[in-house]
Amino acid sequence: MRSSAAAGLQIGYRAALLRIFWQISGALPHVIAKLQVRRSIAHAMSKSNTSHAALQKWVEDMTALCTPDSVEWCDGSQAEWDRLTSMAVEKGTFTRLNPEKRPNSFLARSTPSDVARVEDRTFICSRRPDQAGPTNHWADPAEMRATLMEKFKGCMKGRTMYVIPFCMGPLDSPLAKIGIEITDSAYVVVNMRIMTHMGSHVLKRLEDEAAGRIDKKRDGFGNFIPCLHSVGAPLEPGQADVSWPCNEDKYIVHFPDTREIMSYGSGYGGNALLGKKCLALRIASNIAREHKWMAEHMLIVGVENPEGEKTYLSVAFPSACGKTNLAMLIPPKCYQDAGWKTTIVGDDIAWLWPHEDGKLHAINPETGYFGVAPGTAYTTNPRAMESITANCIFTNVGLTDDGDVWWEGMDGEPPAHAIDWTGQDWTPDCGRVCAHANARFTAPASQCPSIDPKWQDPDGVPIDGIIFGGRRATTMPLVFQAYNWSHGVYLGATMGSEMTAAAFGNIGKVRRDPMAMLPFCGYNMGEYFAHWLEMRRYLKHLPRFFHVNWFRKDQDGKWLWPGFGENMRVIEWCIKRCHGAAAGHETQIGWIPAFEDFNIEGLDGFTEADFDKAMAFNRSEWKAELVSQGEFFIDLYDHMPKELIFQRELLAARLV
Ligand code: GTP
Ligand code: SPV
Ligand code: MN
Repeated sequence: MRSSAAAGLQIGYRAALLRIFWQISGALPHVIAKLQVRRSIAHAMSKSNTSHAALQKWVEDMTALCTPDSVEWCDGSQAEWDRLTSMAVEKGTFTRLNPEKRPNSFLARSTPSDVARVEDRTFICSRRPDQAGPTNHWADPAEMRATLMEKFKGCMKGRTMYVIPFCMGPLDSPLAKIGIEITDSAYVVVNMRIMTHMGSHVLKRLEDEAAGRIDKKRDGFGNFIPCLHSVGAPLEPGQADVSWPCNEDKYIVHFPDTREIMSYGSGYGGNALLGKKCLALRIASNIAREHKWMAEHMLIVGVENPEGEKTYLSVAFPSACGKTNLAMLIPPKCYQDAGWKTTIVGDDIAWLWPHEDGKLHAINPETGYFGVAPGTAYTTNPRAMESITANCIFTNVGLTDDGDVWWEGMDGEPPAHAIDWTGQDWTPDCGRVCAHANARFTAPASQCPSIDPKWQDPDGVPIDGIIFGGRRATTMPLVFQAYNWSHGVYLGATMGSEMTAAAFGNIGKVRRDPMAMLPFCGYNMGEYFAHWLEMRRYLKHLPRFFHVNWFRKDQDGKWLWPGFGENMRVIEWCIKRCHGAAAGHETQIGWIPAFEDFNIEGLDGFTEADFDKAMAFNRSEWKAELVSQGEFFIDLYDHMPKELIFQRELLAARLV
């Protein structure tokens, strides 16, 4: 009995041993993989040394998910920039430009399928579809998360994972937001270094906040917004890389409830530099709504009059409609002689809040310009040209034979030969463009000669006027002023613009782009209008609202207004109206300047008749406008604030 029992035990023991061995060997690859991940985590952690537990855990989790070959924590130093740009040159992602012509600057060429934001692949994953609203693509957050986990699984194989601590807004601003972008693109790292406060000092700030070493509490204190990005192009051992890795399947995803961003498949602009549109607009608009401030697609410009008084305006134009140009405006000679000056605070995004002084204050959350290159020239925007003389990244522009950049609309004659944005030989008569229409420069904001002394003031700048506008060949006059705040919100809500390369759809067709936020508002557009209307309650001194249009044309397709620096004339009227210092005339659509109220000194050949054409009110055009606005309102019907419906009714009544 005993021996058979012992034998039985022995067999059982052997079987158990065998089973364990079998289990271990079966799981071996898994265990090895796990160990490898642990090694790279250990590598990551040894370099990071972060005391921020949540950050450490997130980076560990993402390392395990994306399985990069190595992890690098970015410190934002010059040495890091030098190393990454040199590496990108070696890999063929960057071309170093001629250091004598364009020192410390690089050209990148993307693939033709990755040249702009992808609005049809941009998702707002709020709990319910109506929280995202009819102007956004909604997806169920749990389902989207599951889809993305599959996409991100192993997506960084063969690549380096970079961890980028960054801050949108001056670190001491009450609105500042710290984000951590994880990316497998060195292009993203060096662009983020220009576009945001980036590096060790931001990580330290986050750790100090989390450890309670900083008193000043702001919203989001001690926390970071996780921004996960991958180009979605893992490399098998021995597989050669391409110069612009990306994936045909793209996802730009926002989780407003948990304040997370995940972007997959694109390496370009707003798709990949996640501090910009994803954080500073789509996620920030959600935070702003909750905390009673505003995250807007606006430039901020300062104007000093001859008496030395400074007025700041924030201006919302849709993408590629001239924000950078207006933000860097140089007044015409007669204005300069009289002592007018302009300064730039920002060219794309403004965060605005009701300051304790009763005014709306604004900061620019960015530290660089990601500006449209084609059309930028000394003749149209000298300050942009001076901002891009060094330390820049150019994407999808042409390369000249002497190692400099070129694009359509640059000053002087086109080069006799260049390499175009696709890497092919180009000559002026080859029938193709040299630079892509959405080619861009990334330039440090501090390099703009008119950078405002307060551009990094944590307290922001006080805003006296808000201007809306778009590209309208007809209907919209050069300028008019809203009657009051709610009429101003109506002007913003009904803004329209003809489509450009940056937008999807038929080029030339008018699309409604409320407050220039159509692709960037991270929640229901009707609620966004309600938020705008509500903000009035928190302000003692209200900014004035205006609508402008530089793009009106005559029957022959010629601009009715010279634009660019001459826009100063319109700005002057707006500023004077803000201070009650210029006359205005009440019309059906708003207050307008009479010819006598408008300065045309030095504007050769521009007559009263030209002014009348640029300012003309055409009743039948406005009737059509009203119908078109009505269609847009129907799309937003169930969340549309009644104030705006009444504003439209009042406009209809005035047109009779
Ligand atoms: P994003 O960076 O895409 O948000 O756009 P942005 O608003 O900064 O656009 P940007 O300044 O790059 O727009 C440039 C386009 O506007 C070019 O096609 C310019 O020629 C045109 N533009 C700018 N100002 C004027 C103007 O006063 N008159 C006319 N006619 N065109 C202008
Ligand atoms: C825009 O499209 O409004 C931009 C460029 O400013 S991007 O950052 O690519 O969105
Ligand atoms: Mn923009």
